[in-house]
Amino acid sequence: MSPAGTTRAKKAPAPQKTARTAAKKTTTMKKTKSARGPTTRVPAAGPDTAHRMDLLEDMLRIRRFEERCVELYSAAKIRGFVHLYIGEEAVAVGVNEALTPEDAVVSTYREHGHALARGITAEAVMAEMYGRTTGCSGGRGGSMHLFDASRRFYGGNAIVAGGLPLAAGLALADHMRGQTHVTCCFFGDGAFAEGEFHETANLAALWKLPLLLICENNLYAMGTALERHEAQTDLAMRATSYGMVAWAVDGMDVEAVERAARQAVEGIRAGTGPHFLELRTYRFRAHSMYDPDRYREKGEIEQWKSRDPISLLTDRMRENSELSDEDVARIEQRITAEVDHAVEAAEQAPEEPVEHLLHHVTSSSARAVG
Ligand SMILES: Cc1ncc(C[n+]2csc(CCOP(=O)(O)OP(=O)(O)O)c2C)c(N)n1
Ligand SMILES: [Mg+2]
Repeated sequence: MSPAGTTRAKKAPAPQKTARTAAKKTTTMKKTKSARGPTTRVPAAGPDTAHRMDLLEDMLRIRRFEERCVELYSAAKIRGFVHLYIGEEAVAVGVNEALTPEDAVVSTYREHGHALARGITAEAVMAEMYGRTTGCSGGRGGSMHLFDASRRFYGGNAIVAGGLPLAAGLALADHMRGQTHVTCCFFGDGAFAEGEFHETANLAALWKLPLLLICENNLYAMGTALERHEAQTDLAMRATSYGMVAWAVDGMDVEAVERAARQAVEGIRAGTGPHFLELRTYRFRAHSMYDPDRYREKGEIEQWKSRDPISLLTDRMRENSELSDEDVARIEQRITAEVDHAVEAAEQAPEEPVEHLLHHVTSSSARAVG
């Protein structure tokens, strides 16, 4: 989809190494003899293939992790609110590729995918889901409050649009320190209706803050379809009214997401202020584990499932002879082992003792009671 912004950024650069990809091995294109005779180039195991393989593994990790969460929720091992990201994996994974470990991330309550893509381990996230002390938030946050300051992952947030002003503050702090870090803020289409979005967009554009605004437009805010609460549903176009570059992206295509995010981050680091990407995506599951999901047609869900981000990438790779059944089986096996281990570790991990109840409570009156 084409940029709706006033400034069309130039073609996306070739993928640069992030902290994660830098650590991974890449191999070069090799020559082989085809059965038909002449020497043929086979794309297997080239750097692009290795990169796509990484993207696939990162999306599959999120998918399989959350599928296990569904089972654990039914078994009452995980409690409270749980919002699944299944169907939207391409957004977290593609955007994360454009960020470095020094950049900051602010998220929503639908943030398992953002946290895993950022490199928080399945073990630390699962322990947090279980409310165990080994969780990334010490077991005090649960599903909606994953946090890891060491990775500059400043949290899930239960308040719709609540992360936006926090992200603006982080971006302002980096900006005032003269650093070139970018703050990336994920939020939903429902957040577009909140004053916090508009206040943040205005100040970020006015002060040219290094802010990457990632609007995950999955067409619904709980049971309310976008077209039932917004007179103008082209969110990217509306974002340009704040004087920032904005465009819509196919949020089911992880490579398209990565290209767009790199382009936006390049513009932000060049000092041109906040950029807004509207990622057109869809959640395959209900809003949360409590939602009976009666406000949308089954046919609509099936239509979006036909563009499942994982299938889109695997089909493309298979067409290019970049992916075999053995590759998929190997990745699946690795992820299953990772998730199994995360669950076992969470089962064994301790709960916080009751005597610690008032730790991290700053109110002196609460401490007096304790
Ligand atoms: C300020 C505020 N209002 C209402 C709610 C209740 N609520 C929780 S999620 C949600 C829908 C948000 O939809 P969207 O921003 O599109 O994100 P999605 O759930 O689709 O990822 C609402 C209204 C809330 N948490 N915070
Ligand atoms: Mg939504």
